[in-house]
Amino acid sequence: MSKYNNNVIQMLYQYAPDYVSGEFIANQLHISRTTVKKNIDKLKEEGCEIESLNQRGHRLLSLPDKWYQGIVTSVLPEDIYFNHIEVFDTIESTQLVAKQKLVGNQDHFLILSNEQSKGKGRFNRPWDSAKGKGLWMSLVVRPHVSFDMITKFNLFIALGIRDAIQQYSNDEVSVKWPNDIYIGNQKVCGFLSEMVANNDGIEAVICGIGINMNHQADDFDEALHSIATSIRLHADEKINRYAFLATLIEQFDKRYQQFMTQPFSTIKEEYKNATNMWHRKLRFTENGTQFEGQALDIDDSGYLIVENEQTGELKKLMSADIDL
Ligand code: BTX
Repeated sequence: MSKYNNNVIQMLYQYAPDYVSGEFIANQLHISRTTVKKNIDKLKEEGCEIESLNQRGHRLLSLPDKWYQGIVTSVLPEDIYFNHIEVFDTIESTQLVAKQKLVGNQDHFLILSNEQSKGKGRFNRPWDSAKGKGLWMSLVVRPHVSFDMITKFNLFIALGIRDAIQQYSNDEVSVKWPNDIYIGNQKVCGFLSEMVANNDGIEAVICGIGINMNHQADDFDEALHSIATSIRLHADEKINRYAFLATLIEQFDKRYQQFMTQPFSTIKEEYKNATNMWHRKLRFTENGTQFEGQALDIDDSGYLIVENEQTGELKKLMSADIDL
């Protein structure tokens, strides 16, 4: 991508639906009008619908299904504490790239990719990350707390993601403890929090979030047809990816600040109400063993309290796979 491509699209986005003259863009960016023209042609090639009129200039009518770093930067709240945001077209996994980039600095940052060739879930399971359809991102934050706080981090962040998706979905969005967000009986989002820790505690949390934003049912691999859904399938219109990202970051930030200052007990009831696992038979898989039973409660540390249907035994789970 040209060096100025992001700045040009950022300006067109900022002024849309008004026209911006080539001369104005050139002056603002300290480049020639020929360079502006070349960048606009390139953006059009990439699928940006831009109307160009001799007397008036250029105006942005619509964007393709991709992230532009310049627009991402301009839609996020100004007071956001990220040091930087990086957008990729195709990478193996935003988690991998985030892990490489957190070494040797104390930055908070966001990695976004239009596509992941090897998106991963928990236990290295594959995460389907089709181009142009979803939000595949990793956020690196530096909470400087003890490493056992990672469970609590997940609980707060789950509510933030749920609340963001709920703002766009006509149907109820719920949390499936510990790592999934559902609409009805289908997964709309999976997230995972990995950490880098030393003797003093957590150095960084890499929170990977995958959200099916604009998939139609046919866009999912066959194996996912009955399991997965997207926000689009529960909304009246296509999701504006930039508006949604801004909402998500705002909700993430709200819950991150809460996580840093409050115990889980303050949001426990809210979490329980947002969770879709109560009063139903569930299958749990923990360290390779399976049992059936019910989830009864969640304790103040965020452990799930479950009852084994066969033995009547009560168990506290820190993490498990749960089939609804
Ligand atoms: P998980 O292990 O709980 O979920 C993975 C399982 O979910 C898969 O085995 C499959 O059954 C199902 N699945 C795969 N892809 C999708 C999808 N697009 N929609 C619904 N279900 C699906 C949850 O892991 C955590 C996933 C995190 C993904 C993000 S994307 C950005 C970041 N980068 C990266 O590589 N991973 C994270």
